[in-house]
Amino acid sequence: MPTDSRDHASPDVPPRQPGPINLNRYETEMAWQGIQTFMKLPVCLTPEDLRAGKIDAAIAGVPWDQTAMTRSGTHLGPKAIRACDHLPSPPWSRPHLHVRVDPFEHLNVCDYSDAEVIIGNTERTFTNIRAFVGEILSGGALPIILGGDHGITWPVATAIADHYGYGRIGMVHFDAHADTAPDMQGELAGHGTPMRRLIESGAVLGRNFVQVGLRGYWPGPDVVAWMEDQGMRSHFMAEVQRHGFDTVLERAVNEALSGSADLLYISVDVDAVDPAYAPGTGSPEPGGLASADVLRAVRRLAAEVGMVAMDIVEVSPPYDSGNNITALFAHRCVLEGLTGTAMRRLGLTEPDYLDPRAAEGPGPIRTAGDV
Ligand SMILES: [Mn+2]
Repeated sequence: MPTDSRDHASPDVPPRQPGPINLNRYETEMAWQGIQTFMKLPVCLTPEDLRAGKIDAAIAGVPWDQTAMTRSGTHLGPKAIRACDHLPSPPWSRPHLHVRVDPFEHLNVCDYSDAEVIIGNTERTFTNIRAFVGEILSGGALPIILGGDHGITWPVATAIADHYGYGRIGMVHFDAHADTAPDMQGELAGHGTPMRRLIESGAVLGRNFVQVGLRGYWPGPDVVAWMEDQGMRSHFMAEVQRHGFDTVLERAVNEALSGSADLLYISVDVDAVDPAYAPGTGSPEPGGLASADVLRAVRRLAAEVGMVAMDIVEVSPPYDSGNNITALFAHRCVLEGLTGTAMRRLGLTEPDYLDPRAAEGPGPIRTAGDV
């Protein structure tokens, strides 16, 4: 039973056959033309639409921002991420040049629009989010969720656990911050607490958490000790600096399902990358990862481990640079997740698979006489 206000939709809208709805007037439209959807993909509004369209992955927004204590604006994230792409959308070919796979050739992808947020009411909003993600799963699609602040990972991952079973999710979490606070000024929900809530509820067990990119001056020793007690595997930037990102990524890929989990959820807080690459975010922390590192990590996890859900959170367009680089980074995280998912379908699951034409350089210079 939907909890949102679709119950009260206009009775004047005529019934329609279920299935994806194409909103494009022309075959080729850019992201900023016409009616905005992610990559100009068709829209689905119900699980029946998803099933009728045999949708593999549904991209959906959760425009929730509760974080006025830091720098707000993440409720504008989904809109900015949808609009920032600057290349022609499918049916134009969009192959990933490093692996030579076009995810849209192998996956049916749609835009599932946004969850309904109730301004000022966290509890009703989170109930909506949980039901909304549950709809996507009941339609047989993999949810890729655009935040919104990181608080939304509590209801989103809970919906994944509702569907597949508590304790089955392994969470690989890219972030500057651990997001394991017991509360925020007494509030249980917030963008600093979602991982704590998931562990407490049993939706995601502490030993099934792999965190990458932690740094800075928060949380304090009591919370870090709690994280260690839970068996969380936290990879700090110090480890990246000492051993290199390749080594840490290899460890994270191997750890993703090494606890007691068998299903991967990827959560990307854009502040995992350095503010130089992602200034448009609520809680920037200098000294972070490169965007190229996180993009490659998402693709490798999706290809080599396989994911059942993903979120990309904390894009705050009012703080983004004039080129929307933070929104664009989030957009490309989605494309890497889709590319990795398509690679897995194609059997390209070997460690760090790259197409040799991209990875080995062009070789000797060819001349006109060469065959
Ligand atoms: Mn976070």
